Amino acid sequence: MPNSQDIPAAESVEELKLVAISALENSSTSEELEVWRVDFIGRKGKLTSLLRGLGSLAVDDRRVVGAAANRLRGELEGLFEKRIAVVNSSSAPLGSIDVTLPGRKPASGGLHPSTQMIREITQAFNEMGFQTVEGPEVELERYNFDMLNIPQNHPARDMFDTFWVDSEKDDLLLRTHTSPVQARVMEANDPPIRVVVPGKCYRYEATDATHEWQFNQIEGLAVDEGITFADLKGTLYEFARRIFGPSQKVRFRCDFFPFVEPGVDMSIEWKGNWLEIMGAGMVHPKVLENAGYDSDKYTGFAFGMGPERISMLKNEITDIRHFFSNDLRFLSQF
Ligand code: YSA
Repeated sequence: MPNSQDIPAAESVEELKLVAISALENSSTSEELEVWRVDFIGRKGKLTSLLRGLGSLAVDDRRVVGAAANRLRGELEGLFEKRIAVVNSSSAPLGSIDVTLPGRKPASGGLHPSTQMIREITQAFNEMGFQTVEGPEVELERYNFDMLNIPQNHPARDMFDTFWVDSEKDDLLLRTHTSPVQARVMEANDPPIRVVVPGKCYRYEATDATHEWQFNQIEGLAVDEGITFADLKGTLYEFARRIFGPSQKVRFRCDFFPFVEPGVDMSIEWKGNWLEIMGAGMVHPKVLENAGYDSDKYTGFAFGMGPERISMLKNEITDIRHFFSNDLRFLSQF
């Protein structure tokens, strides 16, 4: 480390410059730099002494040397600042942890808004005694349509409503609703049955603010002896109370689905309007029989809703297409 004793006396501005720069380059810690600053550009440093000595020079020399010395001060101050920056930035070896830096929250992911809504809804039904089950997204035509009493000539079977999958028997499709899982569950189990079925569905349709070609549904099915329409209404009323709040009003109106009789749609009162949130009804006797159940002995109710549409209501989302556009500005709000 250089110190003031080691530095040769500067007899001219040029000589002082060379000595100062060389000493600066040899200073590699902040302590050494402080010694350099005091020695060369400090109030009692070499540059100040040189300026004080100008009085003994002839007037013309004094002007020339004085101007050069002042330029040198500016130059040395600039070099000193740069050297400090270099020394400070290299004080922590590359790759080491600087424990003096303030803490930063690590980036973390979260559940997709559809998943959050699905979990909230299925949990409400789980607490009412419904079990959560899942079924295949690539489905047989038989479960998606035939077992549900949807006839051969029904428009939903048209290639412009359904994504068909190339297969040997031309009987595979992307399920258009979660209702085929009703048939699968009934085929594999005896009553009593109480299930909810969340999952992706696909429809070959034009998209707009309330329609996507891919979306989720949550199906519900209860089958047992003596189940009535009052059980359907009571269960769905309780669902609305749990999801939308204790004073939520609901409305049932007649609707048609081939797999229920009678069929209804359920709306909730939302900001002064009635908004339809699901289809429902008493399971059609043919659907029970298709699954091998005795329709004189057993009855049941079923329903199907879209969790994205319900999330749109609850979270004031104006366009369903946000759910699958993968825009973090949307997703990170949940
Ligand atoms: C009806 C009676 C039952 O006993 C059981 C289930 C059902 C529902 C029936 N399977 C069905 O799919 N009816 S639906 O065509 O009206 O869709 C139900 C819900 O899925 C809609 O209320 C909506 O929330 C959602 N949905 C349908 N098409 C959609 C969609 N969500 C987004 N984009 C689409 N293209």
